[in-house]
Amino acid sequence: MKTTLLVPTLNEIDGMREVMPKVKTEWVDQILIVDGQSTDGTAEYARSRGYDVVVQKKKGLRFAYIEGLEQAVGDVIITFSPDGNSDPERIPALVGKMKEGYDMVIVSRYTGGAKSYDDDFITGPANWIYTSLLNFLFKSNYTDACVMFRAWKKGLFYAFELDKDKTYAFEEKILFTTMGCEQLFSIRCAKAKLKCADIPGDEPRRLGGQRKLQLFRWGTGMLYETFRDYLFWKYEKGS
Ligand SMILES: Nc1nc2c(ncn2[C@@H]2O[C@H](COP(=O)(O)OP(=O)(O)OP(=O)(O)O)[C@@H](O)[C@H]2O)c(=O)[nH]1
Ligand SMILES: [Mg+2]
Repeated sequence: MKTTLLVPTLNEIDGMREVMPKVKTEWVDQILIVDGQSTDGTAEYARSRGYDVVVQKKKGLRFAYIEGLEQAVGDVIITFSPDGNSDPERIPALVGKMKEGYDMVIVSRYTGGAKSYDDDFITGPANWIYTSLLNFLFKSNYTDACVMFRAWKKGLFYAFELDKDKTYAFEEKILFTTMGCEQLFSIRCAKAKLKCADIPGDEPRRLGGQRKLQLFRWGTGMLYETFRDYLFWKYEKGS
């Protein structure tokens, strides 16, 4: 098993300086920074530390994954937020769990005593609602279906067509945004009845920089994707 730590960055110099020195290079086979054309020196800093750096051509988080995956040497991808929200200390446990043969392992903020210190009065309840809805519809038992910090087998990203524009076309058109793919990834793993697990991991507060999350647009897009995938799933199963 080869692992790539895929780190999307968009003007995250403060977080990068604080967090990346805590990531031990021996924990993974490759550290790959996918930079969305930052203007604060993030990419230069990443290069100075000797990481592989891809400068993203198309805007939006899902293109960071798509363009980054082309340069990833790992067959297991760990998506890691360098803004302080992902605790690097959990990386060895995450890799260890994947070695047990899971298809996807999520570092959950809401299990085993873990806690989010970054949630606010909207994101906390929203994460709970999206995860509960997904579990109800797709009969899964996720505790945190939306978080970025997770590991998965690279082939799944393509098998689930998460690289295809058509997967997001309608919601992106009406909401004027580019969607992320975490929650859809969770949905499609549940539909395919893959072997998924959670390990607990706190979410520390963001370190500097600015939040990129588009609460309303992504929240609405995720709701649409959940019900669309549910209806197709029911139709395909013929019930
Ligand atoms: N390369 C790239 N990275 C991005 C892009 N948008 C966000 N990121 C990075 O992805 C990581 C997670 O960002 P988001 O999931 O948007 O969440 P956030 O902005 O941290 O929002 P909260 O965590 O809810 O405060 C951060 O390191 C961002 O800099 C993008 O378009 N391209
Ligand atoms: Mg964040």
